[in-house]
Amino acid sequence: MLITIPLLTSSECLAIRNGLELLQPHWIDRNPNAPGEVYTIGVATYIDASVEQERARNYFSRIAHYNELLNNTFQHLYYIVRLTLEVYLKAECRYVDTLALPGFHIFLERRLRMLRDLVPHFDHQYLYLPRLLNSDPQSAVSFTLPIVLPQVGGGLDYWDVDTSDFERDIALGKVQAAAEYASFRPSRFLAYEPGTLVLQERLILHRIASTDAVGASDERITLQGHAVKEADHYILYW
Ligand SMILES: O=C(O)CCC(=O)C(=O)O
Repeated sequence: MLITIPLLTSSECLAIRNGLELLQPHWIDRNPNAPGEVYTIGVATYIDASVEQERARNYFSRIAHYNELLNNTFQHLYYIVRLTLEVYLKAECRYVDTLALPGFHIFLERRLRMLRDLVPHFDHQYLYLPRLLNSDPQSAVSFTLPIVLPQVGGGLDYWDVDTSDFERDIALGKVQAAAEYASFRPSRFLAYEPGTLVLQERLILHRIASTDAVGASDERITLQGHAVKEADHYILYW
């Protein structure tokens, strides 16, 4: 269900953190009401493409800019992530110019204090992208590569429930929303390691785990991406 794949050394993670620092003027502040807490570098379907009327302006028109920045700075990272996914997914994987490259979530101290009891979700964001609507929904996967974690660590809460379970339980009237599982199914916890890629080989219910004892200089930085199969190859995107 969750596959962990060691990919980067600690010095490679540090080099990526330094690369992100150079890109700081391009970080997108994701909570202008409380600036300086949570950023992304790159646009993300779940944030920028979820509202159809705003999709062109917030997602599609910004892809070229962020993809160029990210690709210029982290070309080697994108290369090894793609090759690694090809091994595990047993198919060619492609980045495409018309979709956002996997990008970075950057959570700073104040935001980390708020990552408590988040609503669990499935990564269904390909449904917002017309290009991916004809892809195979059963093939959808997600991946997270932690780069920097808080002193006390970080990870993922997940449930042994996938999208087929959810569809069946909706049809049976057992649940109406995915988040309801949290009230009657126990969650599990996967501790992240910086540099170790976590692949959801099928879409499962999950959320970012809360961080206890957040320190003033703590950060949680991850590369986040998704993939879905189109014909014989996977499209990688965020
Ligand atoms: O950062 C993580 O650990 C996972 C993020 C997540 O749940 C998502 O982007 O869907």
